Amino acid sequence: MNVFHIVDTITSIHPGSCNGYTNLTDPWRNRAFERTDWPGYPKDDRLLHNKWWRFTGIGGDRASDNCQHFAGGFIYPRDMVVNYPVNESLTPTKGSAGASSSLCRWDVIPIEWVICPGGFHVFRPLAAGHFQTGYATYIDECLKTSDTCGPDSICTNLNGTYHCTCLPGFNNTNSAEKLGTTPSCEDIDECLEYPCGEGDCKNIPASFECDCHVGYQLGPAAAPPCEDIDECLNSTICGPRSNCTNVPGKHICQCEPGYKATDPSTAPDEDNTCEGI
Ligand SMILES: [Ca+2]
Ligand SMILES: [Ca+2]
Repeated sequence: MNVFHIVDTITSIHPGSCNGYTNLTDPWRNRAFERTDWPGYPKDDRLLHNKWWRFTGIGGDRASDNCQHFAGGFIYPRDMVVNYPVNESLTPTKGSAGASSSLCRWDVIPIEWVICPGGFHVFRPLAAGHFQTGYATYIDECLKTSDTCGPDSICTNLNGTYHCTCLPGFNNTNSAEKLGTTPSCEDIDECLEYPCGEGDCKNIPASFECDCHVGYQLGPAAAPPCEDIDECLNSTICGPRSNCTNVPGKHICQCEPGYKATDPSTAPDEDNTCEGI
């Protein structure tokens, strides 16, 4: 058994083939080198049929997924007009590879994609297609390394560059936010703004927590988060023959007219009940 047979065996075992792909590093694939008379024309990517491949290196690490064309003619290599999967999965996502023509629909072939651990794509053409074609690629800085934008950030690939933004709850402490630069995303200390109301604030990564004072509780939609507890919702809290009044942070119990607490030095409650005078 030679190496190629081993690769075929691995491919058949792993449907997504993150363990059984081959790197494609050809510089001519990169869209930056796109031309009508590209070196070595015609290329023949029919050879890629039914095997798993990964674009990588200076040739680009991502297939062109938007079709562009020269007016009145083909450009080479061709685009793969596909919807990339967004979640890491060994289950392939089916799409199609469309050629660059005036209609972007010349010689469309089915294709499938997988996002492998580490965030890169592998693909498999399910048909051979036209013999005068090669797949176009570009460099997606967001795929190049998982930490292009640094920790606690979101990387967005753009044509020829990339844009970093900080995750919610984090601020970029670099002076100016520029395309193609790595930010310094630091946790926002929300506690500096005293957000809890009647409670103590604890700063945590990407958020904050409130420890509400006695008489207050976290309200699901409260603003600020610590809201008064309405103790009077407990109809027996003041004991019989009494009235309950809710106030911020506490409640007040008073005996009905004609009654007084068993121990008049303290407010009535379930134990210190109101009795007839
Ligand atoms: Ca925080
Ligand atoms: Ca209260």
